Amino acid sequence: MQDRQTTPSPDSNFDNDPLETREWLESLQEILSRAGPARVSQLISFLDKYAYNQGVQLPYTRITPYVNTIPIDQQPVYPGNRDIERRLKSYIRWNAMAMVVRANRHCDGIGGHISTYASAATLIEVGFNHFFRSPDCDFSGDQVFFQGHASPGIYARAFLEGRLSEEHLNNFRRELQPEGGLSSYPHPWLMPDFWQFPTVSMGLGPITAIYQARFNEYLKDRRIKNTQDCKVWCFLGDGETDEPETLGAINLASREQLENLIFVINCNLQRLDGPVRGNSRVVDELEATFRGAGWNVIKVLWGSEWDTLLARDDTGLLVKRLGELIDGEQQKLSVESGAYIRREFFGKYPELLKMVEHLSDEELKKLRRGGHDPQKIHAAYKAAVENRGTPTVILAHTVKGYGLGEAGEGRNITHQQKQLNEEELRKFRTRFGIPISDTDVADAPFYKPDDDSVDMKYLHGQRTMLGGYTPERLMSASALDMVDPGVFREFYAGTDDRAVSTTMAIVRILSQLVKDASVGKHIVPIVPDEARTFGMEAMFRQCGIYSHVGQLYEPVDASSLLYYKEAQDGQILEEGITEAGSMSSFIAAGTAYSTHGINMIPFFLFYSMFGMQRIGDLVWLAGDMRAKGFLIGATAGRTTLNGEGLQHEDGHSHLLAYPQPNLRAYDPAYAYEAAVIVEDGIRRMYVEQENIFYYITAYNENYLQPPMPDGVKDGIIRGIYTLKRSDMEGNGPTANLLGSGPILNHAIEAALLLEEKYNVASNIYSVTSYKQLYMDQQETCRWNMMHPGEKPRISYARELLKDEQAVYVAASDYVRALPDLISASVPGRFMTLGTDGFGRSDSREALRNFFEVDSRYIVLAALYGLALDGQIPMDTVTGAIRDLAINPEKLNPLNS
Ligand SMILES: Cc1ncc(C[n+]2csc(CCOP(=O)(O)OP(=O)(O)O)c2C)c(N)n1
Ligand SMILES: [Mg+2]
Repeated sequence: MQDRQTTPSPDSNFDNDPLETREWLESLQEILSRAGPARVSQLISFLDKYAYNQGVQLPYTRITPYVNTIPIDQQPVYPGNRDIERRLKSYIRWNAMAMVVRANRHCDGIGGHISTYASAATLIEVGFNHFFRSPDCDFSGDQVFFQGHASPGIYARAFLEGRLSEEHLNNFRRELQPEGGLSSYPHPWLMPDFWQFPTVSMGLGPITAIYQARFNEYLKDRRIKNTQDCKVWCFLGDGETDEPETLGAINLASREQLENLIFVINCNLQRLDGPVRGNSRVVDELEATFRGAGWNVIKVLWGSEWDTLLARDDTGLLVKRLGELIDGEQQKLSVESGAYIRREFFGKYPELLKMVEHLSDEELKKLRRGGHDPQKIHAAYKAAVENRGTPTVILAHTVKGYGLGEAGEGRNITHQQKQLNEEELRKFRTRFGIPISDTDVADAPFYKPDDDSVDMKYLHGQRTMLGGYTPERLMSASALDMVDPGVFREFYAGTDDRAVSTTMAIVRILSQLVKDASVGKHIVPIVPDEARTFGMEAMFRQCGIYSHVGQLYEPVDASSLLYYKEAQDGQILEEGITEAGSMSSFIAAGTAYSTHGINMIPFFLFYSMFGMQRIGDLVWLAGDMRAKGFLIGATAGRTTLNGEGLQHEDGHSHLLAYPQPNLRAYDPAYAYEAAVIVEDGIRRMYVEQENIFYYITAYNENYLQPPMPDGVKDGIIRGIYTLKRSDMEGNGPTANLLGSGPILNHAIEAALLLEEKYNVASNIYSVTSYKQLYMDQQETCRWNMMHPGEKPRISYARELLKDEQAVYVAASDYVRALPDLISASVPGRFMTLGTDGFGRSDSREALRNFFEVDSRYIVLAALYGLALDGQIPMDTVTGAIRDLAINPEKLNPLNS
């Protein structure tokens, strides 16, 4: 920042014609004082274009000088009481630190972080005192994504606000204490009234914040909720920007003109192990990246103490010197003495040494970084909030572990610092002026001013002005009315002689649901550039593809019935090729019931291979956040998606869905099963308001969809039902065949073969969810173990599968481990078939032979099981292998 009243003089060190430069600068100065910055900018842009047209290669500028973006004369007056705010912030700093120290004294190794909040305290406090607005009846408030490992500071503030007790703070990271505790990081699952947005898996906060901001626009453009004034604030670390998720979606934010989005990157130049970019500058790198992506970049690098120095920097030498620093050096300067700063930083140029000769070493040491100066931060936040047309990123320069002194300030070990000794506590106390006596300080007691003190009144007053306290998670959506049952009727009737896939059936359910009077407008179809693969293109026209600007061009297929229709009130989120982005939209939609008090029902359709395994961490976050909705893993099955080969063919996503506690995972075979599951899901999630979500696999194999037999709905939901009992029952050996997805058809075929050729009675069961059965089995076993004296309970599957003499064969298009998990519920010998191993491209027939899951292998497994049980001779099995043309020496798919 140059003082605008004086003309800067060129620096002869890096200018080969200083006189000429001076003339140019003087002209510029004259225009600046007469016509203002806009005119200067216009002139420079004309010069720029002219020079370009004359063939002049202009230096490519990815970055601006290493100083604050907002000049002093554009800095607004600070609206708060700086003294009170500083005291409050100090108390919060102290309590946040004390909370971690006490937790680790109580329970060595319990962890927690001091240094992140220490660096971010001013950034966060200016937000709390002046910007973050809480919801009221019509306004959803701002959505603030706090840097996860800064949570001690958020708890410490809530303690001052009276929202958390001393007991809570004492139980930080000890959630299992009888009186409850505080979760390590923002986890809505664990603190459902408090935290809104999980952020601590690095990178997920930023990407979900971007899609949250976009979803706010979607709700507004579809006139579902007026989110006009909501801002989405996302606080993140500079190290966190290494995660692909952090920067991977920033283009969407500028493309969609998300002026409601503000990133605050805490550039303390350190991550966990050491410097983020010791040999270069992370701020430059981020500035270039965000500027390139079209964001409004505001750098907050230097505190007010630098203003007078910079104002005297007539030659630009100080700015040049700042521009020479690399992060490793900046970190070193932050831990060194004033004398060192004088010698190593200013001492490089005699002119600079002279510039600071009036300052003591102490004063040099106190030249703060911008991220610790409320005035600078406030100016940046205000500019960000008022910025129009683009998202804003604030790059705030801070010191990690600020205030910890030798206990960790700016040190590489600071991230892991969890303990302070008495001396360090005393220094911290003195530095921040906490009224705790020398005798008490060793205990690291919490400090809270009297309720009627000026400070506390101010604290509450500021929050009252901003609408209340935050973060706070609300549950304000009232239940939806149930969907008209007529929507599902056609699926219960079957498709007569028309062969369709379950993917087609689910897409049809979706297209019916969007028309439903009760839930229709709440449905959010989400797809990552696969709508045509899943046969959804008819929905383009029916619902429109959401675009904030509508459709500015005539689509190439405008004359066709199913043209690519973009509209401002479009319902479909066509995300392009980003499963992570689509999942983030799913999360924003699936939590709108809490964030905006509106029930939205996302249906996210994706290649099942690119779901659980690719974006599993986001799915986990969705569970934590109590998101609702339907994840549809389409083109499922290692052998059903036949031509696509190894990277596409999914035979294990259901296994990956197992550990997600609140995810109900289903693998239906028939359209009516899918319809029952979706109907039940809507009822549970949106009428009864259970905190669950769904994973349903859908296949692309076409076959006849039968009508629903009577009395099977309950079984479909619980995970298994009897599809057909054998007419031969009671006469000799019995095989019970369990099939899922399209492999159920092979079980039906196998039953025919077994009965006709081998005289084995065969019952058929459709398994819609091994996961549900497994959970029920777990629950039953656990209850029995805990209640040894009482009549044992029986799992649902065990109750259904009564026949102890029979052999059981389970086959699906998924790995064997899936059915294996319910073995405790199967009363007879249990043979499992599945698609373990890497996929191949070939026909379904060839693949099912390769993976040994077709009807012949089901027959073989049943016969072998019966022979092992002595119910038929082993010779029959040997004969069957021959008759069924099975090659016993074929490759094992598991390891080939
Ligand atoms: C996906 C993921 N990987 C690793 C971690 C472990 N971790 C927690 S904090 C941290 C360092 C963060 O550095 P930065 O983003 O710069 O934050 P700071 O504490 O410096 O503000 C790491 C690696 C994590 N939480 N998430
Ligand atoms: Mg950092």
